[in-house]
Amino acid sequence: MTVALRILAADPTGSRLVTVAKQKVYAAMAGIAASAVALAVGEIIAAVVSARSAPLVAVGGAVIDNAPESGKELAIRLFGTNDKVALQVGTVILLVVFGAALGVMAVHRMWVGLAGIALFGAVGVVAALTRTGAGADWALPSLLGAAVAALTLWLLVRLLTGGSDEFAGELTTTSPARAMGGTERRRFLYAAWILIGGAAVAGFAGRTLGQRTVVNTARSRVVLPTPSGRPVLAPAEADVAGLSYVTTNETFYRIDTAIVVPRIDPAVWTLTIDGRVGRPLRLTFDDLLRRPMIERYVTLACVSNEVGGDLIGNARWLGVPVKDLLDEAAPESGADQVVSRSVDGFTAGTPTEVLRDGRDAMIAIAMNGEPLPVEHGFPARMVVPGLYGYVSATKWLAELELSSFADFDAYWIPRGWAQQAPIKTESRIDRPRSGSTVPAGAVVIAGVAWAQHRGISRVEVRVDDGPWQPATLAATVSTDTWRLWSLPWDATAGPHKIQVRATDNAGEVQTETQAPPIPDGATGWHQIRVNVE
Ligand SMILES: Nc1nc2c(c(=O)[nH]1)N[C@H]1C(S)=C(S)[C@@H](COP(=O)(O)O)O[C@H]1N2
Ligand SMILES: [Mo]
Repeated sequence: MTVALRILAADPTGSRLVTVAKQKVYAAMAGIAASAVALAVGEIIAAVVSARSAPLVAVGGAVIDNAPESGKELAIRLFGTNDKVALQVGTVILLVVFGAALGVMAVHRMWVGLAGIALFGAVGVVAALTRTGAGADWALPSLLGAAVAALTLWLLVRLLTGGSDEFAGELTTTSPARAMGGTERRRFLYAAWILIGGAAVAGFAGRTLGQRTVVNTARSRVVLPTPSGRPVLAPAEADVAGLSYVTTNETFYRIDTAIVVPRIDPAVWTLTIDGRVGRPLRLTFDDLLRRPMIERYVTLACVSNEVGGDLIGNARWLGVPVKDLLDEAAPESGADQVVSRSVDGFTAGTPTEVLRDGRDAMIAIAMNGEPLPVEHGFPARMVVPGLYGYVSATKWLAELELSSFADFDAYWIPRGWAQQAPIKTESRIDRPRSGSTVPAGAVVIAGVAWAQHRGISRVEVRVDDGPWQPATLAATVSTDTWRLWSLPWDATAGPHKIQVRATDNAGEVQTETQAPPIPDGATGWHQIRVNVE
């Protein structure tokens, strides 16, 4: 204030005051650039050392571990499952503010700026070294980040002051001599913006790369437990006419709301079972691996699948029966809904009764003999035979909360989809391909039919509205998967229409009535047209 008055007294038009204000902004920018560079270097080094050694992650983790329970509850209430993102954004904002202050101070006394950086570096180092599983190299991201930040601050402040020790005085005197020239100002601004922008880009790249490496490594190191009970292997007779009973992990459909796939380090992952239970549980990934496992083929289906669509796949899943975990947690009576929540906030609501009725509902950790692919929910997901994915198959699972259907609507329910969604009896023609041209003579019509947990008892095919002909059903290992079917056909020249319908073990014949996927699954007969030459 006194400075401003003194300047104003000597410079009534105020142009000097503006210059001083601008110079403070430049000094602040220098400090912010140093902070940004520190974080970016930290993220990049952490990509090599360990994602959890990055200053932001390490300090954030230490804050979470040491925060009082009330603070955590408040954070969760304010930010929900984004609380960890909020914490990091908050830390970045704090560092920007402190960085700016350090920049302003460094212009007057360089050592204050450098000491400030050293202090932040020390906080990062201590936080990283005290994390569980930390090695001595976990100090590197904060250490090198602070070193590069110090260099950055020193260089930028030099650019500001032109190396002159008298610059500091310039801010408090009315001497017109030391104001930065236009070229110097531009050079400084370029340097500062390039550093800030470059640091942001490099920091994000480092973070992404680091998380990718951590998760890929952890995934490749998972030793899959041996399931108890009979081993399941799909019989070769389950395949038909070049169609495969088992869908490969690479070709399995993928549906989720995740813009970026959550990459979860199993070392820090936990599954919480809470809500209306007598005994809340929390399991680490290792806890889960030590439990008795089952391995089953289950055909997953998406409610959005149109008649004839391909949002369906059959895989062999290895996992812990949900029933065992629920029995242990002891749900209260009236807790008729299990809300499974993913790390990214997606929720699915499954009837508690369905999860305890003896079917092979599981917390799956493997798909077709390998740890879950990241896209399919690594490290753990739900698999429930007989229900569409949106009410059961939560990937990147974090929590099972016992609730009731009256009290909570899961993700898709307010968006118009049904609360209860058992999979409907359906069938699809895969051979010949719809719209294709086939040579006259012996042709095999083949496809899949499904009615998970009820099972398929019959598939019928008709050509050109002729009589329904029973198709041959291929083998299956259980009622929880689709069944391949086939029918030989003596194709005559000309255009033809082929239709299919299935019947489930409950005697229900697939309805001809066409319904769209919303609210609880499409219905109608799949029909294709082929041209025979
Ligand atoms: N976390 C999360 N899990 C999810 C979803 C999602 O959006 N987020 N979508 C569900 C839906 S609608 C389906 S059909 C299945 C699909 O599983 P897949 O991608 O492994 O085939 O995942 C379910 N699990
Ligand atoms: Mo879905």
